[in-house]
Amino acid sequence: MVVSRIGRTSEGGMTRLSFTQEEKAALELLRTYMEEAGLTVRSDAVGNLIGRREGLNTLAPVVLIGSHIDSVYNGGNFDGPLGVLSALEVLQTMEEQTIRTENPIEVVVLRDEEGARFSFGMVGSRAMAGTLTQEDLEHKDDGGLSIAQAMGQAGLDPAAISKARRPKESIKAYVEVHIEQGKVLEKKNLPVGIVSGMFGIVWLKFSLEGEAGHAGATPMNMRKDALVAAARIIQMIEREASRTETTVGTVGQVQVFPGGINIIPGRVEFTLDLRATEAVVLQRVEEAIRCQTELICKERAIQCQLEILQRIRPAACSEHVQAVIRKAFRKRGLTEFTLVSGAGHDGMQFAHLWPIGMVFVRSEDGISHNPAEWSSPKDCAEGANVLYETVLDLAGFRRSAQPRRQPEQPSI
Ligand code: HGY
Ligand code: MN
Ligand code: MN
Repeated sequence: MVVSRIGRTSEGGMTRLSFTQEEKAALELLRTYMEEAGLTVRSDAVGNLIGRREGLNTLAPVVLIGSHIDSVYNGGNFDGPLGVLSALEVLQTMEEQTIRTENPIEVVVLRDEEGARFSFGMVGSRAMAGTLTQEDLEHKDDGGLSIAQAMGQAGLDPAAISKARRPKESIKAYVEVHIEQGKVLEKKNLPVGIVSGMFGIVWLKFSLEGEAGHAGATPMNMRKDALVAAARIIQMIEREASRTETTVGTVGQVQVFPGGINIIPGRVEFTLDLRATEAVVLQRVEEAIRCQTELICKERAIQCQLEILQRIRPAACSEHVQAVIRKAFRKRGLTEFTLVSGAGHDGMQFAHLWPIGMVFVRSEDGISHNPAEWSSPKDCAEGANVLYETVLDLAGFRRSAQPRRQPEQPSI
């Protein structure tokens, strides 16, 4: 609740976009929490904030936990911060109980997971995975500022992003607590669930070029109305995405130019967020949408340009990490329930390198990306407790003991 005061909007939601003053203020608050928990705190080359709790074997691969702190426009309080604060609470508790583990544990606040500002997300996790490119940093926000420029303004060197890459052997597993953002756990009347994997995602930008004209003097059969064409395409998208139970399609942003009440729209830009559980289904639906878009534009003499903003393959959570989480559920007397995530998460950028796992916490009415986003303190605590048991297992729980001599920590 304290973190959620940073970025509060007049509509009561949360707008804490990546590489902004609001996100910076939240990171500074989290840094103090990390220091209070006795962690060694650093920022990596892309601005991920990392708190390290040393293991008895300081050279062993890290158990990585955490989430993101950036939000969507006018979003909720829990999407991201719940995972960061649960991870912090786990390490704070271990410190208080003088628990030691074999492996080091790091909590990470990953930058720009949402992609709300630049329509390109998961910047921090891509950098850690070594897959972030200079071209990626050219995505621009509505004001025309690129990610690279925004990083520069935040005191980061966009040319140095490769330094954030973590060697494959340096991380043992990544586990994230996150709100479900759907209604499944609520329908099952369960506080928490085990995530089996995440939908694949493709973000596209449609630019339709027709002909601006006089609303009064242009007969209906002599128009090249870009907005009517867009409306036909958007309806077709809903139809195509509704064909299978495992696909979802959303047009979240539409801009009409020139945008006058008495001008036939000459240009329309809109985005598509298309997702499916399997890559082959995602590809098939995307293909169908592309083909029909071409037909609609052809019959209306509208030019259409399609730009791929981002494409993320579906990701599977590791069977081993899911089994460890299931053991934690049993230890806490919880019903073991597994579900797939329609929402994208940073673990998708790690899944090809390190075993990933996620614990979902029930969302009231399944609402998210909305100021009404809510999870009860009891359910949030349950999520943090499952993370605690999971981390102790993955990091090798040992009775409290003083860590062996530690080699010089890399100075960042
Ligand atoms: O868009 C998503 O799925 C997530 O909120 N980043
Ligand atoms: Mn999130
Ligand atoms: Mn989100």
